[in-house]
This record gives sequence, C-alpha cells and structure tokens, in this order.
Amino acid sequence: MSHSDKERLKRQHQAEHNKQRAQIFRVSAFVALLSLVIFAVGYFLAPVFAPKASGVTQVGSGKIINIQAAMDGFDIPEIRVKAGEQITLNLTSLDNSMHSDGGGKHQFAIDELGVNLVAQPLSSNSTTFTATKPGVYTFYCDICCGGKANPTMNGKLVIEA
Ligand SMILES: [Cu+2]
Repeated sequence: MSHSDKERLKRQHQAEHNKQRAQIFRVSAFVALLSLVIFAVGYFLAPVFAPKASGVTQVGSGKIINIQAAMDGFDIPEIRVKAGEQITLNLTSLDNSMHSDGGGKHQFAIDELGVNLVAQPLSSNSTTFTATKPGVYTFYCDICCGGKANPTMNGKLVIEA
C-alpha cells in the first residue's frame, strides 16, 4: 500500500465518521424536538385528564375534604361531618387566570365558622377548622359569577351531633 493510498483511506474513514456524527446529531435533534412536543401536549392536557381527587376521607377522628370549584359550581354540593371533628379542607380551583369573571379564583367561605379560603387559578389552598356546633351551614364562593347569590356557587356543610 502506497502512502497516497493510506492517505485516501484515512480521508474516507474521516468522511464516514463525519457522516455518522451528522446522522446522530439529526436523530438527537429529532428526539429532543419530539420530547418537547410530547411534554407540551401533556402539560396543556394534564388538567383535562387529571384524576378527580375530590371527596371526603375519614382520617382518625377528623376528615379531609377535597373539594373542587369551577365556574359551574362546587363538585360536592353537600358535606357531612360530625360535631367535634377536626376538618382539613382542600379547595382546588379548576379555572385558569384567563377567566374574566373572578380571574380563575374561587372561594370556600362559611361565615358562622370563620372559614374563608381562596384558591388561586388552577391551584389548591387548604385550611383547618373544627366542626363545633351541630347544624346546617352554607358554604359559598363570592368571587365569581354572581357570587354568593349564584345558586351553583354554594353548598351545605352539615355538622351532625
Ligand atoms: Cu367561585
């Protein structure tokens, strides 16, 4: 093998190597772009498919209440607890900040019990209180669409003796 043959072979090798690298780069760029698209789609659709994590759970001698609010009201119209129970209330707003009415915030207030909780758009907020006196209490949101007077934006907390 002459010197020039060796040189030619080396150049061929180099060219092959560069081609491979370019291809790896193209594949990586494609995978990166694809990941970004999948992430973006997932990010924007997540609230739509998010599990409805609302409900009332007994924990020891208290209750955890997960309640969600949107423009069409609270997803639990009536909550039953027992007098003396410690209540942890988690309020989630399902609306985003693009809502002109209330800016996507929702409230959970019970005047008689001094409960006044506000959840920011697409966020949760929580508070704890003790269910003292048995009775039927109205909880409401006074932030959005007609507020307190809107029949969908309120519900009942029943404290059983
Ligand atoms: Cu509201």
